[in-house]
Amino acid sequence: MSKNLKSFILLGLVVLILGIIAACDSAENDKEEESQTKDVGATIEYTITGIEPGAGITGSAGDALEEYSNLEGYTLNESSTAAMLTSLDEAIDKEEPIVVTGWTPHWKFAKYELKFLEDPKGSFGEAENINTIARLELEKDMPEAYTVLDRFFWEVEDMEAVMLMTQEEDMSFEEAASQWIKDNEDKVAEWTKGVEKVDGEEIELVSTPWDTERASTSVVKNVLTSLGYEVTDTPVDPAVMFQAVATNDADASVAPWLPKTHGSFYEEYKDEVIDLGPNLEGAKLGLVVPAYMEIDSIEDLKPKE
Ligand code: PBE
Repeated sequence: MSKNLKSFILLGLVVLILGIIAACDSAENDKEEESQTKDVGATIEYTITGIEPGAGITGSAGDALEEYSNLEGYTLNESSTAAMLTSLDEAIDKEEPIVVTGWTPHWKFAKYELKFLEDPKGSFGEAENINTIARLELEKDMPEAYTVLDRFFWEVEDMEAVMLMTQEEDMSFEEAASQWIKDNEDKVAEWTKGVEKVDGEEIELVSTPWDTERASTSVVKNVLTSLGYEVTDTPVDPAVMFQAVATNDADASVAPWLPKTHGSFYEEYKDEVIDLGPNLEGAKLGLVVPAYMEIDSIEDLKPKE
């Protein structure tokens, strides 16, 4: 055999062996990844950590359990936002897997490294906004307040700034709202431009009990108060919020998440309220996991065995 041929065969063998090693390695990796994703379902006991039963996101999570066949056998643990946040904190502390119903704007994304699982079926909606609704006669009865409510619009960063002050500087929502207004006088001036003051007229805002709505409602309440209104603000469940505006028990709300999250309530009452359009664009909801988890999509959750 010529020396050249020998080296050629040797080289061939080396390439072949390296190839086999690489193949085994990647099969091993695949297996490891598969067992990790399989373990996620088992480790979390096929349970998604949810929030209040009356929240819109709880309904969307219920839709997801029906719409994704891989989630058959999973349950949604409904409790409260505070309990969900405690479970999330504990899991992250121990670097354990956890799947929660989550949304932004919310300070949890600033505090922890989190990611939304892709939602190819759109169970949690696509582009969500927060809208303002009013009772049908509000424009006629309180044109000044109606104008301000109609103009009220701010960015995700604005809402986050208010929420962050309550988290990091230990301010109440009222204090944070008034600080935000001081820092953003030009924005507020656009909402109130040319609006006449009133003399202690009572206006009732209705909202939901989450931080996002406490932030927006506190800002609107402060602005209306500065125009001479006596403002009351009552946090209730989303279903009650729509009902209150529809039946004239409340004048307006800046808290509906649409089109998906509160879509079923909106459908029920849409002829009895006026939709003044988004006051914030770019909200997002879904299943949220710590960034260290391997899975990226709701479809990566392995079915219960
Ligand atoms: N949330 C926060 C609410 C609306 C605001 C997303 C938890 C909900 O799901 O109804």
